[in-house]
Amino acid sequence: MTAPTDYVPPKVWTSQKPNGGQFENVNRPVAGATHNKELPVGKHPFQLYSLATPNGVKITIMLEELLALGHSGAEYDAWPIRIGDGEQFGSGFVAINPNSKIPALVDRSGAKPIRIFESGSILIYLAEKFGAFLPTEPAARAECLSWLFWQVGSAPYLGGGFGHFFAYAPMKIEYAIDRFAMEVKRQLDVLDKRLAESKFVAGDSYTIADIAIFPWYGGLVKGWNYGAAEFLSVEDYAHVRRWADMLIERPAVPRGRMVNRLSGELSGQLHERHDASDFKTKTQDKLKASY
Ligand SMILES: N[C@@H](CCC(=O)N[C@@H](CS)C(=O)NCC(=O)O)C(=O)O
Repeated sequence: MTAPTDYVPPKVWTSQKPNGGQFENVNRPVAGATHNKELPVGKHPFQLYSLATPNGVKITIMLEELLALGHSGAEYDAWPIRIGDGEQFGSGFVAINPNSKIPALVDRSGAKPIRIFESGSILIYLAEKFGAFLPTEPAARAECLSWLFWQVGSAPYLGGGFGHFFAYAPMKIEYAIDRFAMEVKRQLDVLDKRLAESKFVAGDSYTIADIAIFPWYGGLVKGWNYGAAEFLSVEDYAHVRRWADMLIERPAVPRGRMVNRLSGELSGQLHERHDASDFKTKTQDKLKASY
């Protein structure tokens, strides 16, 4: 095993800048707003402030699924939050998510706006509000919530651990990559074994557990996350691949993946979403062609 440096932790940690990491401009050891900035508000009941990362995509897939089911009350405006530029530390955003992470949602359909942060919490809120994608029968509900929380608990290993050290850290640290690759492969195997016996993650029906897991582990086997498909031998997880291929066929899934996407193919980037027709007319390829 190769050692990256002869670093010895000091008695008391202090922030060292620059650290060379991809997020060094935005990472801070304290919470709260860095600047005043109100959030824009559109015309729909739901205002989403997000970005098309795996955590953000969970919510746009859910909202598009609800609309596809005919729940017009799930209409939403989606505003991009550029986390690389520190927009999550604007005062308006911090007021709706004191943790300064996307996604954050505001339900303005009632007398007083309701803020919801944490992607798992947003999925449950929407599922309960519309009575969809969360079973009510106790055993099925427990299974769904167990897998939902499994995902929320596993994301820091996949994203914050593996993804960070494999793709973003300024140096390749064998110990860190090994530790998190081991855990991510174990989690892929957990999911693969589950999907060998079950059509969807929580049973026979599609639920918020599938919606939460797809952008992370589905994205990994589809080769979208961290360029790590070959490194992690994702072809070994045949049941996860079968499930991911099935989900991508649902029209709401590719739509949800486009919302608040600021990079990649221009035809797949819908920076803001205010209307169902935006998917046809407001993607970056269309906007650029009309300049
Ligand atoms: N547990 C949170 C995690 C959200 C999260 O980590 N969001 C990332 C993008 S995927 C973020 O906003 N990062 C900005 C930052 O760390 O400053 C959730 O599930 O909503």
